[in-house]
Amino acid sequence: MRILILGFEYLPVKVGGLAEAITSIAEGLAELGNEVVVFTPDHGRNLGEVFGSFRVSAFGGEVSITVRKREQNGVVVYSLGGGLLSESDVYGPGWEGLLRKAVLFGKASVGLMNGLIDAFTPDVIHAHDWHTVFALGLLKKYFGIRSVFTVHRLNKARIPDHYFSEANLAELAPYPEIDPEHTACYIADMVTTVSRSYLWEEWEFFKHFEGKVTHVFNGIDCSFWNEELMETKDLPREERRRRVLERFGLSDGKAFMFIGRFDKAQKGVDTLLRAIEVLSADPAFKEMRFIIIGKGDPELEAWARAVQNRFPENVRVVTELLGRETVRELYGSVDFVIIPSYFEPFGLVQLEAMCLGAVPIGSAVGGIKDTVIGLNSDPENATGLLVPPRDAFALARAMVLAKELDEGTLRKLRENGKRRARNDFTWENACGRYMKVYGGTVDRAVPFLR
Ligand code: NHF
Repeated sequence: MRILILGFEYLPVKVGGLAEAITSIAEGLAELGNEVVVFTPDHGRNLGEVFGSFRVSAFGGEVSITVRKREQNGVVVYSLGGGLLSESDVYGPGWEGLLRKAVLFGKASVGLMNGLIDAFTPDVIHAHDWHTVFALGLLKKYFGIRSVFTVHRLNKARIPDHYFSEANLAELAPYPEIDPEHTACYIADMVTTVSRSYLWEEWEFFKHFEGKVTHVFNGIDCSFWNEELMETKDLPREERRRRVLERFGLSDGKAFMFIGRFDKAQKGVDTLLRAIEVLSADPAFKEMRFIIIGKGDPELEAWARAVQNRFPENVRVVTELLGRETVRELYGSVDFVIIPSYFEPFGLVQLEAMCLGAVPIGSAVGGIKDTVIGLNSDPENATGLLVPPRDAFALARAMVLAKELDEGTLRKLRENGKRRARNDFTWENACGRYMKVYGGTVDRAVPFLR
C-alpha cells in the first residue's frame, strides 16, 4: 500500500508523545512492506535536502514554500517550510499563529501533492490530531483519497469559521465556531483513537462517528527501554536504587518516581503531592522516597518545592530536562512509578516503566487502565496497581500497600509487566491493526456490544 501520513510532530521534532507515536507508526508500516510518505511542517529545523519550492497565497499575501526531503528508517519525509511553517514553536506562535500555521500546512500540502501525484498516488491518507484538519480536508477535496483520522488526545478547541474560508474549505464551516476535531472526523472515512478505554470515556464525542470509529493501541519500543542496555545492568536492583537515591541526596528506602508535565489538566502531579502530604502522617512514610521529575505550571512547581522543603529526607523534585538514557537508568532502579493522570489517551510512562521492571501505580483511566493489569482484579497476571483518578487518599493507600508487598509478589509483577509490554503492545501489532483500518476490515466500537 502507498500511505501518506500527516502530522505536526515527527522525530526528531518532538514536543510530547505524539512524535514517538507517529514516527513509530510510519516506520512500522514501512517495515510491513508499505510505501510510506510523511508530510510535516519544517518548524525551522531545515532537515533534509531542498526538494522544491512553490508559492501559496494565504491571508492576503503570498508565502514562498520550500520543501525538504529526507529518508529516515525506510520512510520518505517531506518537511514544508516557509512563512509560519518555519516557526520553531511547533504549536505556535500563539493560538492565532498556530491556526494560521495549520492553514498554511494544508495549502502547502496540496502544492506538494500536485507535484508528487504522478509518481506517488496514496491509497490512503492517515492524518494525526486536529492540526492536520486543513491538510486532510484539502487533500480529500482535490484528490479524493480515502482517509483515516487518528485522535491522540482530544483538544476540544473552537476555531472561527474564517480560517476554513481562508483554507478554501468554507463548505466545512457552516457555523461561526468550528471544532476542528469534529470536522476532521467528519471528513475521514475511518476514525481511530489510541486506546479502547479512552474511546469509551469520550463516547460523547466519538458517538457522532459511530460506524466508522475504532481504537488502535499504540506500542512501546522495548529495544530502547531495555534493562540490558543499562549502565548498571549487572548490579542487583536494590543496589541500583541505593545509588540513584544517593545521587539525589536521599538515603535508601522504597523508591516511587513521577515523571511528566506539571499541568493542572491531565498529568495529576497535584494528586501525588496531596497524597505525599496525606502519607506524611503514616508510620510507613519514614521508609518511602519520592523522586518527582518534570516542570511546567509555576504554581505546581512551587508546591512541589514546598513539599520537598517540608520533607527533605523523603522528597526530591527535579526540574531540569533529563536525557533518555538517564531516564532509563531511573526506571530500571526505582521500585514504583506513579502515573496519577486525570485522563490518558494511551500514556507511555506506564509501559516504559514496565519494560524496565518498575511497577506502575496508575489511575484507572484510558490507556493506563488498558495496559496495566491491577493487582486486586487479577493477582496472577497483575502488572501494577490501579487507583481511581484525582483521589489522593486512594493513591496514598495504594503506595502504602505497594511498599508492604513481599519480594515474591514484586518479582511476579515485574516479570508480568515486562512480558506484557514486550508481547502485547508492540508497534508491529499497532501497524497490523492500522492496515485493517485502512482496508475497512476492522471491528468497530458498538455501544450496545460494550
Ligand atoms: O500516548 C501518543 C500520545 C499518547 O496519552 C498520550 C497523549 C498524547 O496524551 O498517542 O498522545
